[in-house]
Amino acid sequence: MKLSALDETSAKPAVIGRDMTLEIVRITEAAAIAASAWRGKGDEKAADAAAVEAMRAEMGRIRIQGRIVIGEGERDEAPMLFIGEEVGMGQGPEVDIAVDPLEGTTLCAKNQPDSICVLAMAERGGLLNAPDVYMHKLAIGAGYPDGVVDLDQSPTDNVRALARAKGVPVNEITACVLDRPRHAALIEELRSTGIALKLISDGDIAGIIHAVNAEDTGIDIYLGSGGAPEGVLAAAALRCIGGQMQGRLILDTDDKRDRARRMGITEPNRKYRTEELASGDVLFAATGVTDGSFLSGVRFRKDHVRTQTVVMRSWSQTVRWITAEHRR
Ligand code: VTB
Repeated sequence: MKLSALDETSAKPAVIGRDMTLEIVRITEAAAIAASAWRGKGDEKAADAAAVEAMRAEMGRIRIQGRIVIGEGERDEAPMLFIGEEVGMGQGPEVDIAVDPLEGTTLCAKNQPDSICVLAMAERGGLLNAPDVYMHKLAIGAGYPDGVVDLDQSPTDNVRALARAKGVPVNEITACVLDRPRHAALIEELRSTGIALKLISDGDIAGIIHAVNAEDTGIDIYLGSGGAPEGVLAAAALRCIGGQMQGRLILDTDDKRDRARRMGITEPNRKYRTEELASGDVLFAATGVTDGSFLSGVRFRKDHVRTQTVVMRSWSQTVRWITAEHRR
């Protein structure tokens, strides 16, 4: 039976069964183990290719009728996990899949923290088919009134509104931003408000998840632009752990607008909320490649390889941290 978008408040059966939780863990684990051989070797392409290949192989063993909606690129530019590729055993639920086989290829190549392998699975049609362009992103944790921050408000207004809602002075707010020249004005404006900044060199999926786990991380808000595919993956995680996110594609050239149109995006300036980026029944998994603030990296022991994965499910809002030992 194919259900439409799942109403979380009802007792509707899940479209994606809970067994799938462990299946997707196997996929990101395999990718992380493969990519870990390339940690610190300075070869981003090889690290990414290893993750892609492992992910693809593992996906073929799963009982799904899967379709890649966010992957390694268009069919002509990516040999595997390209957009539109059919994956899985060809039986079982019809699902859409978004992957970032190696999020933070540079982090992996330089053996720096927070390189992760990421996958989200949703019921058919549940994930925004985002082209590989930038996206303006804004995210905060759970427990705030809806719309307290907004992409159409200035960064200053957003951090002030957030501080008021949290009941703290603005200088006790911490924001996470990708450290990029394009964010110079944003960083300067945020500094002038007196807040603290956590500047990250890469990896805004983890950055956004951090902003939602404010109690553990001390990060209250994520702001700035990064990859649109990563935005959809982050939204999938937020569907499971709560928080608010908004995203807007940056379609600033005819070519990008054309690409977006071809992917079914009819409103180029649309502001998407979390549930519009990832809707219905959603699963999210990420396995650490390098040690990070979010996940431990792959460890090679004498007789086994250890991985750490977080896997989440929107239907139940369960978050599992799975440490696995794989015999060598
Ligand atoms: C972004 C961000 C990713 O790479 O795509 C970034 O979303 C690339 O940004 O998390 P630049 O073009 O500014 O370098 C990541 O940081 C890692 O894939």
